[in-house]
Amino acid sequence: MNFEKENILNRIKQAKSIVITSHVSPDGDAIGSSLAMYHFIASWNSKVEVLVPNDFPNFLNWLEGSENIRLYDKNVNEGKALLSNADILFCLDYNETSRTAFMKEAIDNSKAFKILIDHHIGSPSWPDLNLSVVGASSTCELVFDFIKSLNPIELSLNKNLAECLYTGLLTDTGNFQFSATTTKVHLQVAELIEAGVMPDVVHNHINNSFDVQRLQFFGYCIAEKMKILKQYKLAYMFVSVAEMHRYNIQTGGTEGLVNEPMKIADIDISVLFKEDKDKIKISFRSKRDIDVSSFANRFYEGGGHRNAAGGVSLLSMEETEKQFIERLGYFNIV
Ligand SMILES: [Mn+2]
Repeated sequence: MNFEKENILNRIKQAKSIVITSHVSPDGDAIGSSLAMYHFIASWNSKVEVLVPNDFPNFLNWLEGSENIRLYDKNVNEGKALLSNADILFCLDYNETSRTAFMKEAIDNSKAFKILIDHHIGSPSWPDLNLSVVGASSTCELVFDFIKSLNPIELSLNKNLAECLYTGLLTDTGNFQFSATTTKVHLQVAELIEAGVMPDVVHNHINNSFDVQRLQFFGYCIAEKMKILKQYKLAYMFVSVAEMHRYNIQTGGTEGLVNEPMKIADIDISVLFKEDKDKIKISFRSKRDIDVSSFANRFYEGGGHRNAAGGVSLLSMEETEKQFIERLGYFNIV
């Protein structure tokens, strides 16, 4: 990682307020990278806070420090004050401030020195320091690089920090199965285990923490809602708010659902349409070189990674489905 280390370290030490932010509906990489950075910064400067737009899934609330995370939507005045008073703003796991939803304006208006660390497609000009690497496995991989390059000798990775980094590496690589799971990722994981991470404990927290209703909901979606389009080797599902209510699905409760159809040998693309208040949220997954990010970007105001992307539709469920099927020709022409 190439940047003026002394300069950044001095900024961190001298700052009166440092705020670490991530994207709306924060996932394992967003929370893991934010808390890892939090633990690292706290060893230099105690004036540091993690601020995210809204709540994160329960399966992350065992991470040390998660109890101190500020939720912007729970206390907008506090969030605005934090952002406007910050000297340094870390922007983790997003590269467009619109990904922070209702926090965007306050971030855009903040005069803080903005340090971006991200791995999504894009080349933004707004950060004061951009340490992003498009195609890296996770923001946690890059936060690990950042921490090491600032503090290579003195750094003793404590277990709490290591667990945060491990969580992001684990979740953003789909349990170390996606193509970005490089030698480097495994070497980092080895260091994290050396530092005290117990992989089985983390896996149980992250992956084996369903309640009965949530697993039944997954079963229902696969049995009743999944549609297969053989000619495109594609599976898709529409899930309504009423169905999620029926199974008492909480924040983050649909996390991982879009990956289920990928277990089918003849399926190369999986799409989940999830009804939300005033829109339909869409998640895309693909195998090999099939680029769902450009599809999401072209048609659904979204993007992300080649094999994992998101987007939105403002039409009804019926219209969204009809239009989606019409658009699938895109995969034949690229
Ligand atoms: Mn990520």
